[in-house]
Amino acid sequence: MTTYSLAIDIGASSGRCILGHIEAGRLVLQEVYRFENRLVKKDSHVCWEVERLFAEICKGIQKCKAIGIQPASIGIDTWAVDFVLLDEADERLTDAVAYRDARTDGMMEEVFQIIMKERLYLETGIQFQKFNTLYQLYALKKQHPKVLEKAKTFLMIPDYFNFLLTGRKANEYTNATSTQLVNAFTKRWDHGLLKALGLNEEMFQEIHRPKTVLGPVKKELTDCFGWEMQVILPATHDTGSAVLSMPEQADSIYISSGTWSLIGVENHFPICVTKALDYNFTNEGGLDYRFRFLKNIMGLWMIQEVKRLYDHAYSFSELVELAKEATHFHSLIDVNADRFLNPDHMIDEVQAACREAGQPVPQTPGELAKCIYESLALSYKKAVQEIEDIFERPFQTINVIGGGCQNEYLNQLLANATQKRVNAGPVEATAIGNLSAQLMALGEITDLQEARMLIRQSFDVKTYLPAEHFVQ
Ligand code: LFR
Repeated sequence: MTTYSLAIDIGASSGRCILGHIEAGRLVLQEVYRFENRLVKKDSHVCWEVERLFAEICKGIQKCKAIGIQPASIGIDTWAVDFVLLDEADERLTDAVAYRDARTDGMMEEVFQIIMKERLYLETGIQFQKFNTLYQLYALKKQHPKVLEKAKTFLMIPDYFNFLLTGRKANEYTNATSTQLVNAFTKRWDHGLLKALGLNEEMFQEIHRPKTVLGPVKKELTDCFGWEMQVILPATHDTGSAVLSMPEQADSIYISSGTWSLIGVENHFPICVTKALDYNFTNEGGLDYRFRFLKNIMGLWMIQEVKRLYDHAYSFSELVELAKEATHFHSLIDVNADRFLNPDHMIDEVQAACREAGQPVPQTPGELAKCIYESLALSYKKAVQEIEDIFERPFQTINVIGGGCQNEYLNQLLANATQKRVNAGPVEATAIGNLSAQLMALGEITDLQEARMLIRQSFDVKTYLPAEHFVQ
């Protein structure tokens, strides 16, 4: 009998429910449901709608039944760093405030007064981003100390959904590392840091690794869905699942391309050298204790915002075509500047940045898109140079994975800017990584090596060469 698993992959702009099974030596995917994700304002904070998202997850599960498939397992991944706190009755105490909210402004600098920046990096290996969970918790402690005092349980977003499905409280390892509170060497909550920050250690749960079978879906939900299913932990941090789908190649750099562009390499150990700290690279935990040495680049968020501000009058591919036509226009911005994290109006912000730098100001959708895409490519190039500087050797290839790898224009700009070969695919890298971890836990795939071989055999990859050449 064929074993099916269900991957729930929720990104900042959409959620996907994708069934996977192995057939004739290939991993076969079937999307059963897709839903919108968005940021909403609640009590003057930017938040995620976690209850609606959970209802969407349940709808996705029900869609499987509607097409006559009963997956043996389900695994959930989402973006990282965000969390909810539960009280003693296991009721949600906090909104799921989103990392783009301004509550952490200035918090990083305050934390550095308590813990030296270098110590934080040496212990956790995590890059400094003002939205890391550590600074979010610190902001909560300052702004709403009573709430934090009442908190009995800390769950990250996928942990919370897993709790709603199973009744079990656990923190998954790959996502936990993004908090900047897990020790990169012991792979446990860093109690020294928690103490120094005055955070209640008790609320943090036991850390479980990907491939752990968390347990069955609880009875009342099983009755409603109509069959029994195990909840299995994938790398619940989406980037962790995505990078699992990357073919292992010693000479290649990956870019996990979506709302963010995560650019880096995979390692078997964390690298916390001074250069890595200075360039602000992270060492996020992965499956089988692999480490993702990478940095965050602002990514397609900027173009998503531009599209939204034009009331979705142009599709992503139309914006690409308009960018290609704007050959006369050339302005470059620093896409990683804080001002682009969540500006009131992305178009105004891009225009202001160009104006302030004395560069031509983009006016049309095509000019805006060209400015953003070329600036992203430039930022990729800089990150590649930093990686090569840290590793003291060149890398030959860049593998772009995830939804953003469908952007042929950006892939070509990347190849041209870096003068490297670019491989694009698989598109559904995150769901594939999620499914692979479940299938490993179920014994359908032996190990990571076999998973990566299976993925290579199952999905197309397109190659882009620098300059004018383009081969399929
Ligand atoms: C990508 C991602 C990045 C993380 C950012 C915020 O979806 O998970 O890896 O830095 O979102 O959580």
